[in-house]
Formats: sequence, C-alpha cells, structure tokens
Amino acid sequence: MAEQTQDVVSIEIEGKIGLVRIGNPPVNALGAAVRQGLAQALETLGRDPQVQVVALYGAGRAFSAGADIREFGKPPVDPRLPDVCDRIEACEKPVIAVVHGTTFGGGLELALAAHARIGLADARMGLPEVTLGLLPGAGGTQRLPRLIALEAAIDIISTGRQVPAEEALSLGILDRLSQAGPRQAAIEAAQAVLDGSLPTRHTGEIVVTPDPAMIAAATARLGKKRPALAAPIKAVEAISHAGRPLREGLKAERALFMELMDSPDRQGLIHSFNAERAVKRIPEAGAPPRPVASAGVIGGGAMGVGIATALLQAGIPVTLVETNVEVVDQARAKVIGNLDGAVKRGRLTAADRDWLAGTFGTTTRLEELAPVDLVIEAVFEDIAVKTGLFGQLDRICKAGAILATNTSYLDVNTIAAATARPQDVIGLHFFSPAHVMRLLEVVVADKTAPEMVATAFDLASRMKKVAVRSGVCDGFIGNRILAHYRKAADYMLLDGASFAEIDHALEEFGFAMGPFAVADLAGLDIGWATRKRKAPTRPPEERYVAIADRICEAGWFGRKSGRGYYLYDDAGTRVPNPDALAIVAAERATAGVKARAFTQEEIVARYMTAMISEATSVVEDGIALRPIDVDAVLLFGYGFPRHLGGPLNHADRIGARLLVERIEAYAREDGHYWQVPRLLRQLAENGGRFDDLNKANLDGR
Ligand code: T1G
Repeated sequence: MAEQTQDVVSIEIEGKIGLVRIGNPPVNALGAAVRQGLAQALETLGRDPQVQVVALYGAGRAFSAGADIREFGKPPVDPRLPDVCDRIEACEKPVIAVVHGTTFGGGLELALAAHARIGLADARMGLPEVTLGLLPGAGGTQRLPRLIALEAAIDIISTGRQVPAEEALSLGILDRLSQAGPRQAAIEAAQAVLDGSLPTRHTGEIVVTPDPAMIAAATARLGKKRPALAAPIKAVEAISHAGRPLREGLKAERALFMELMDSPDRQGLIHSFNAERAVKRIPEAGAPPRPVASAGVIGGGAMGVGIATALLQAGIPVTLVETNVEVVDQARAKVIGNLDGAVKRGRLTAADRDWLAGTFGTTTRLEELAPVDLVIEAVFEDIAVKTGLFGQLDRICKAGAILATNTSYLDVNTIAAATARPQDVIGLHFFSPAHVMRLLEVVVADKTAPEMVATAFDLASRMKKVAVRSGVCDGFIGNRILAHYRKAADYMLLDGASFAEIDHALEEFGFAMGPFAVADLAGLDIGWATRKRKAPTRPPEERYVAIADRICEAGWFGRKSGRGYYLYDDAGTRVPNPDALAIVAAERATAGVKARAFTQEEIVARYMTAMISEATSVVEDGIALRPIDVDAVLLFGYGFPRHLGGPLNHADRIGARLLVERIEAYAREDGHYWQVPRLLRQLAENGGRFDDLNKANLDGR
C-alpha cells in the first residue's frame, strides 16, 4: 500500500519493511520538498510499530545528485539537509540506503548517514562539492572518514572525483552490491538486516583519529596548486575534526561550509556549472534532430584526425578522406593511436577500441561519402578550397546529409552558397585537440535549417562536448575575442611589460598559462598567418605590434621549434628567449617607445577589460545568444579560470561603471583600440549586470 507523504517522496510498507522512494526528476535533487518528505517519512515509519527496518531508494536514473544547486544563495528552508541526515543516523530503527546512478554530494551524504549501504552496478558516487567551491556540508567530512581509510576519504573529498561501485565496495563505502533494481534491492537488503545477515553501522559510534601528518601533507599539497582554491583546503580542515565526537565535528563542518557558501569562488564555480547547461537553450531546441549513424571527415591533418577520433569515441562510424596517399595512412595510424591512448587512460576498454577501429575507414575518394549522414571538412583554411570542396559534396552526398565546415573564421554563408542546399550547411568549429577539448562552436549561417542546429547540438551531446551557438563573423565567438585581447597583451609588451611578466600576471590571476606561453604552445605561425590574412583590411589607425612577426621571420614558432618567446628544453621547462628579448627592445626603439613598468594589477586590468569589451560586443552583435554563452566559450575553449565563471560573470564583479571608466582612461592613449561598447555603457548607466541578460534570455530567444 503506497501512502503519499509528498509528490517527491513516497512511502510503502512491505511487511516489516518501510520503503521510502525519492522521486524528484531529473536527478532527485534534494530540494525543500524532498527534505520535508524525507523528514515526514522517517517520522511516520519511525512511529509505525509494524515497521522494523527502513529502506531508502531513488526512482529514475539515480538515487540523488545531491543538494538542489538552484537553492544556493537563497534563504534556507527547513529541514536543512544536515538535519535530515542526522535524523536518519539517529533513527532507532535500522535505515538502509540503496544507491544507483550518479549519487553525488548530499545524495551520498544521505546514504552515509544510513546504517548500511547497498550499491547497484551502475552506481557512481562522489562528493563533488569542492568543484562548486563548497565542501560536503551534510556530514560527508565526518562520516566518510569513519567508514573508510583516512587517505581515501581525503582523496575523494578534496578532489570531488567519482567512485565506481566496485571501488566503493572495496573501500567500505558500500556494504554490498546488488543486481536487482532499486526497490527490489531495498527489500532484499532490509530482509537481510532483519535476518541478521547484513550488519549495520552507526557512524556516530565509530571513533577515528585523523592522522595530523596526513592532514598537514594534504593541506600543503593543495596549497601548492595553482589556483590554490579555498574549498579543498577547508574540506581537509573539516576532515581533521572527525576525531571529535560526531556532534562537535558536524558543527565544525557546518561553520566551514557556511564560510565557503558566501565565497566568490562558490558563485563562480556554480556559474560555470550552470553555463555548461544554459548553452543548450537555443531557439532551435524544438526542431527534430536528424539521425547521425555515419560520418565522413575530410582532411587527415591534426584537426581531421582529432574530429574523426571524437566521432568514433561517440560510437559513430567514420570514413576519413585524404587525397594524399601518404597522409591518409598516417592519419589512420594517428586515429588508431588516439584510441589506444584512450585505452591506456582507462577511458575505453580494449574491446571497445577494437570495435571502434573496425568502424573506421580511410580513403582517397570523396565519392565514398555519398551515403553518410554527416560530413565534416577540416581542410586547408582557404575560402576557394572550401567552396570548391562543398560544390563537390553537393554533387556527391545524399539528400539531407549534414554538410559541416570546421573553419575557424571563414564565412560559412559563402561556403553554404557554394551548394544548392545551403539549409544543410553548418559550421562545427572544433578546438584542437578535437578529441580532448570540450568546446564546440556551432556556427549558424543565414540559411541553415533549424533541424541542422538541433542535430549539431544533439551530436555535441553524444560527443560529450559543450556546444555553443554562434552567428557568423570573423572568429565567431572565441577567436574574435582572443584576437582582440591578444592585442592588449602585445601593446603592453611594446610599452614596457616583459612577456614573462604578462604571463606571470595572468597565471597568478588563474589562467593555467599566460598568453605568450599559450602562443608558443599553439604555434606562433598560426597567429602570423592570421595577421597576414588581415593585413589588407587592417585599419590604418590600428596600432600594430610586429614583435611576433620578427620572431616568426627568424623561424622560431614556439615549442614546436624549440624556441619562440621562450626557450624550451626537453622537459618542456621555459626560460625567456634572449633573442626574443632583443627583438622586443629593437621594436620598442623602432616605435620610439620609452619602456615603462606595469604592475601585475594593471596587466590583469587591461587584459581583462579588453576581453570583456570584445565579449560585450559579441553579445551586442547577436553573435552569442547571451553573456553566459560567451562565458562557456572562454571556460571550455580557452582555459578561463572556472572559479571566476567566465569573462562576463567576472565583469559583473568588476561592475560596468568601472569598466567604462577604465576604457575611457585607456582611450586617451589609443582611441581606436579602446572604445566603450554601447551595451556596456547602457549597463553602466542603468546599474545593470550581464547576468540580467542571461535571465532575460534563458530560452534562447
Ligand atoms: N541541483 C539542481 N539541479 C541539478 C543538479 C543539482 N544538484 N544536478 C543536475 N541538475 C539539473 C541540471 O541543471 C539539468 O537541468 C538536469 O538536472 C540534468 O542534469 C550539502 C551542498 C548528476 C552527473 O555537484 O554533476 O550536495 O538544464 O544535464 O549530464 O554537501 O547533473 O535540464 O534544466 O547535468 O546526466 C552536489 C551536479 C551538489 C552534482 C547528471 N552535486 N550535477 O549529469 O545531466 S552540492 C553535484 C551533475 C551538495 C551538500 C552539497 C550532473 C549529473 P536542465 P545534466 P547529466
């Protein structure tokens, strides 16, 4: 007999067993209604004399993904999650939890408060709070170290990593695995408690003494990370209290949790979490995606190989076309090598690798793409080459095939016009290495059909990529913004900051690498080609810095040639290249510049203001749907520090008014480069924030 206590939590009594079902799709997030339902269910079953054991389980795809992230920053609603966990722990009757699917954060903490835990094969547990700028705040830092070894508890809590079912069993998080479904597993486990074959544990009765040396070592290690975020360090501090009586330890955990709840890191990391999901809200979301059961990739270079690998890893058979016979064999070897690498990293089983390799074909004949559902070209970045190729594809490919270009800046409208089916042409701009980088810019041309866009987003989801919708302009979203803020770095270099100072300043700000180190890594010849391409249309009033051109003219293209801005040894360590420093000095002399000092603060302010300025224009021009889409591009394609949430989230922290003041001050040196975007001035004048635009445009219209 099922008795509804709440829509999202229901109870059922099977003999002596009280079943509690959490049913709050899509991920059983533990919002207020669920917490109230759980508290009521425990109260009801605790009072029922027929019930001798309580079993919790989740409906749908997971036990629970944890606290409801949408409640963060809002006034708390009782009962709070720690209180619900404490009620489970304190229940006089044995309480069991059956975990399946992604059981994270507060979801796992609910289970840790129970007196026994059963896992289904698909269970993947974790305490990812630190990835949100928090720490497990519902008892996780106190109960996990009581159930498993301290070293494992520190690792799981301070990294937020996922723990598969088998490992969770071997560590002691789970007491048993079950092959049954969640409800049946709950009944069987409850029966096992009743017949004494499943022991129960009350974490409050387990005494541990966290090893101070291990705590100190973990704290020191986390402090050396760049950026050294507070959450993992405070999480380890919370663990150190697990040696105290549970009640006291829980209080200490709560205090540390609340400190983090108010931190800017928490806001930025949750904004980054939301950005990955918000970008899926596009105007074309309702259009029916076309099936993609086979794909062709044209071009056996780095991008073609990466794209082919990414498609194969998504389970999509691929035919790679490369006209050059030597290259086609090399391309095949590289793709297979990438699959072998995935096996080595444990991301692919050897059997899957063999199966995928069996679905991968190579050819020199374009005609073999006639039957495929999707073609992605990754050939030389030349508009004549691409339009010629799309004219051929128009003649070869079946009706309804999706014709995609991987161009990083060329006009997709021009490419589409080379076919009689512009509605089937779209831009899929992958980022190198394409089988690693998560960002995919989906470039929508004027005549691209809505179902093409929907298909591209569906494909991105299958490839576990973050697709961001972009309009057509030079550089789309990311490279357009990059081209702008890179100039700010070059201007500071010419005016007196060294490239090492600029890199250091941005690395201290939170980037993994500064702009000059990134340029060396990507290859200086790429930027050189772009500057040469743009030279004919460069406005005469634009200030031009030729330092990078001089370095390239010397044949130094960065890491791949052993030197660029820096010298690189075999270990990849970098020291400033004296020849590059000499070029900088010479170019300053040529420009008649008297070098001046730049503080770290000024370097970051100029660099970020330039990035924010162009990001604002990208939103204003309608190239990106919302500010949060631009944040997603910089976060998932350009290494923007996650804890800052992206350039326009960061802009809201600086404030539009101060940003306008900065640009106006810089414009006195260079009125061409530094111009206040209209949208930014509007926000400054009406006290608006970029996030207001996100909320206004969540459905992508
Ligand atoms: N709260 C609210 N909504 C959530 C959510 C959550 N915790 N997790 C997911 N969603 C929404 C998500 O926004 C999306 O909504 C839909 O569910 C499907 O998610 C006290 C404080 C579980 C691995 O960090 O990692 O507990 O966009 O698209 O790819 O110590 O969601 O469809 O409207 O991501 O299958 C800790 C976060 C919270 C887990 C599923 N928990 N979620 O991935 O689907 S803090 C987490 C995830 C906490 C306690 C602390 C993933 C997933 P919409 P999805 P998915």
